[in-house]
Amino acid sequence: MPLDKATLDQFLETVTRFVDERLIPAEAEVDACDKVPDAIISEMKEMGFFGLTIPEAYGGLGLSPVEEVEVAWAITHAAPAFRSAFGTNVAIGSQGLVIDGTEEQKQKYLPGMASGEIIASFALTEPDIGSDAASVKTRADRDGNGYILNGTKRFITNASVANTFTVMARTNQDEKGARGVSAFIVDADTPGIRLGTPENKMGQKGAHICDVIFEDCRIPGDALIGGVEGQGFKTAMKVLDRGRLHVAATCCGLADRLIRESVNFALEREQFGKPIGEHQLIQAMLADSRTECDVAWALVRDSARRFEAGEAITRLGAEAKYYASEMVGRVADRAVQIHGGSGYINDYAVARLYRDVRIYRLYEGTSQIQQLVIARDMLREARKAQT
Ligand code: COS
Repeated sequence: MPLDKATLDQFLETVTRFVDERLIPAEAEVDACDKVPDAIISEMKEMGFFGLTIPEAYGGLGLSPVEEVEVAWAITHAAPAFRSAFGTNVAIGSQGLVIDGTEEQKQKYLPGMASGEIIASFALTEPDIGSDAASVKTRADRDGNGYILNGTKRFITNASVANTFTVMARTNQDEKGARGVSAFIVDADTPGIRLGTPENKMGQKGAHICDVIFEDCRIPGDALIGGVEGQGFKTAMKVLDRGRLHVAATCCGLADRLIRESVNFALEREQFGKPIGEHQLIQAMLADSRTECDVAWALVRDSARRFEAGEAITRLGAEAKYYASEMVGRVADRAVQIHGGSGYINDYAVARLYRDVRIYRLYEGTSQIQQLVIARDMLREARKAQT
């Protein structure tokens, strides 16, 4: 249920103040130590960040898609590692339950996820299964009234601190495609779960990913999300649909920050006797970045509005994520270029953010997967119109 405008504006103002006064000053330390300070995590819990999209009935803020993208934009004016700390609770880690969970599953997990007491993680990708997500190899074999999980999940965000995993596993070994996959909510302390070593990533220091390995891990029957086998791939796709809109808003917030850094630098740095911002070739880069960011942000906001009004989200989310993630890559590249040699030095935010934003064209579906989702939807619509 949407908030009234005054409440939303007040919340956004609070978030922006927190970003400027608390998060941005801590960015360099987070990058150097590869850790978001515990004090900041606690403050983010108190501010309700972990439950932004979880319905109010389960203790969250219950933001609508339109509100969610505004808050994501505001928060991601700081390095994305901060958002990542609560991002899985707000998006991929909780939404499987929100969308398809039983009432018992929602009551058991969502309030803890909303407060941040439970850290939620999403486990779809495997060593051999990335873009081809329907080919999940992790097995969930029936055992009495429960299941035995075996398999490895890869690049799992927040796995090292997670209390629960949404796990996609194959319950029907004779069905090799999407229909053989089921989704489970699995407690992280279940015997038979082992974590791999944290990956040494290119960017987003302070946000962690690692393997999650299931070895004869016995889970109860009521861990099956929604209580129906064979629905897990669809649950994962629905989760990613809304997640992609959230990622797109994140890209826009970061692009706006990169532009702010670029403009400030262009005003201060002098070459050939005047601020570099007065040179037309620098102005061209600033103008391209501003225009592309505004276009992406307009697309994200429009997609959120249309989704909220009842339109299907699959194509809208893919378009927004595709355009915004490619856009922020170009904006980051120009930001480094405008900074000249300084842009290659980690003391400058643009150097760190340049590395941070590269992941957006890869995770929650590569740009090529978004293109495929968009084009398939166009063709489906056209076929329907022909019949
Ligand atoms: N919402 C609901 N159902 C969906 C769906 C969606 N967005 N997308 C597909 N489905 C359903 C289909 O309708 C189909 O149902 P039926 O079997 O009842 O007909 C089923 O799921 C299989 O769909 P499809 O045949 O389209 O699956 P494909 O294997 O061809 O491919 C893609 C789907 C490529 C789009 C999917 O695998 C994908 O998004 N891959 C990227 C995964 C990803 O983003 N990984 C990132 C890591 S997670 S952070």
